[in-house]
Amino acid sequence: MSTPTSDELDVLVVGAGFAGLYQLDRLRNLGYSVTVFEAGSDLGGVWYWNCYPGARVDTWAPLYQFSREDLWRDFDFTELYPGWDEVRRYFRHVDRKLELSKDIRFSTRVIGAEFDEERRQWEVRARDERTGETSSVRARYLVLCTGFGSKPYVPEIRGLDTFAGECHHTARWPQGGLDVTGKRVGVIGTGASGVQVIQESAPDAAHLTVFQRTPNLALPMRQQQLDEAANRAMKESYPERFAMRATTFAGFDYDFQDKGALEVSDEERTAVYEKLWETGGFVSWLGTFNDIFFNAEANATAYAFWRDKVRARITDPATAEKLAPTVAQHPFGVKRPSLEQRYYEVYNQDNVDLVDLQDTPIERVTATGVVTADGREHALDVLVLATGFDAVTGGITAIDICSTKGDSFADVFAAGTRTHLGTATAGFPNLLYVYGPQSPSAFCNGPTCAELQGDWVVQCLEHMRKNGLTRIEATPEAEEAWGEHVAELTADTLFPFAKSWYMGDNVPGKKRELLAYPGGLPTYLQKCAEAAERGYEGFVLG
Ligand code: NA7
Repeated sequence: MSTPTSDELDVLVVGAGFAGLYQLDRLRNLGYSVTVFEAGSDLGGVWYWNCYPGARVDTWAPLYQFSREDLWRDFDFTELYPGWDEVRRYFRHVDRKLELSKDIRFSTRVIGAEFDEERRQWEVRARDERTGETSSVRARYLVLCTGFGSKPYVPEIRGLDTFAGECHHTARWPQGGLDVTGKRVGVIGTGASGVQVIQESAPDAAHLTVFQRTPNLALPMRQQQLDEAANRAMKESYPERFAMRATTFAGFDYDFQDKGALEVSDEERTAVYEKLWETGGFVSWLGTFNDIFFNAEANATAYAFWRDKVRARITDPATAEKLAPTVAQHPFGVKRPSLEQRYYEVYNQDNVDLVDLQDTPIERVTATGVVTADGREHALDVLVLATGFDAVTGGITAIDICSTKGDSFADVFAAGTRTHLGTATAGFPNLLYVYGPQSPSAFCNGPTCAELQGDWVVQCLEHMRKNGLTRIEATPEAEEAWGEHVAELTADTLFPFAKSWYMGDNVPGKKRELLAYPGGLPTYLQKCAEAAERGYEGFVLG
């Protein structure tokens, strides 16, 4: 890995996940001087950081990769839903093919930036994560590809720092791994990370204690092993599947049914749910009836189907009630479901306890375990914090980027996210973000967004270059209009009826608002294209 010597770049990209790598490759090929700064010591973004036991993609492999044929032609996945190590193998493959690493500065965390109005450049400060030394670089454009989950959220729990055993957040898992065999393991959190670490650790741990606050409405993954023939067969459909992405709500190769759950007979509805359930993966969520996010009564049919399927797998009725309550705690699918393999059977094991934090909240952590409100101490050797992220905005607000008015993203977003087209904010000229707030981001498959939203960013920079322009900034009026548009769309949905990271409510003090664009990818892309056609409407160019 060489260190770029240029300290004056056309584009500085932050983050070496799908979005950042796509920017690097596209812009470099167009002749821009580009460097990626990446805090991790390798590429992969979330797949660098999330290497906890069981960390796994919950998008099926054909769609969880770049769409370029020269990249997929000679790469085979071994599983339909690849584990973190396989995703890293994929990134290494991409790196070999495209020689990306030579333009990435690893272990380099961007900590701040200021805009030099005279030179129309960002002066960006970075810290070497190995030595602690800081350095700076100048770039005409700053493109943030910090992803939805680069800032882990650790709740304030009394005594957490006194725990004497191993304690790790899932997204800061030791790169060398941690063997939980024969250990007493506690997991706080039952989101996607919690579900995965729980089902992976349960067979090996001497004892597993799960601290659940809200039950996860997890869906069957239906994992498949893929041999060469299976890969060959899948690849025949890739061009069609990739082409379909831009036409579907969430950038997948399938979409919602063309009817609502209440428009069909009870028999037909059940038959559709059964079929989706058997297919596995997110189709029970993003391929189901088209009113599921909008109509509470329709949604209730999906919840009832899910509940009955899950309860049938749990032997103890009291445990079943905690994991799949008779009465839904929130609508189905408006809090992100996870994919599971044997998650519910885990709770039939003798070595597994489920602690319902709604009945007995955590009171404190001690050197030897977790004490709950009923006075019980749960003795632990390993404490896993599967407590999620300051999602979507956290990666951006964590960097001390100074606006032209002197405030930071954290200041500007404190009262609520402000963006134009989910890609830029007034006061931050020449700064664009991919997979950020008020863009499809959390509602869209990651690699899809990296490419399709990424193309818009590349086109925008090309427009600037071809027209001899050197400054672009979103207007406050455009932000206002985009914010209203997102709010109007949100008001028609059921998303506000759950407490979730989609709504920002997992982090105390964070403004409650839908962080992703709920109008679907095709509408989003159309609005971005229209703005570009109208000479980048909503931006001031100079
Ligand atoms: P999530 O989905 O935000 O899950 C975090 C979990 O941690 C969730 O079950 C939370 O309960 C729980 N949590 C958070 N704070 C606490 C406290 N203070 N006490 C107890 N439990 C707590 O994060 P993940 O990493 O699992 O997944 C994030 C995304 O990564 C996922 O959606 C995929 O896109 C991949 P809650 O539900 O808030 O009651």
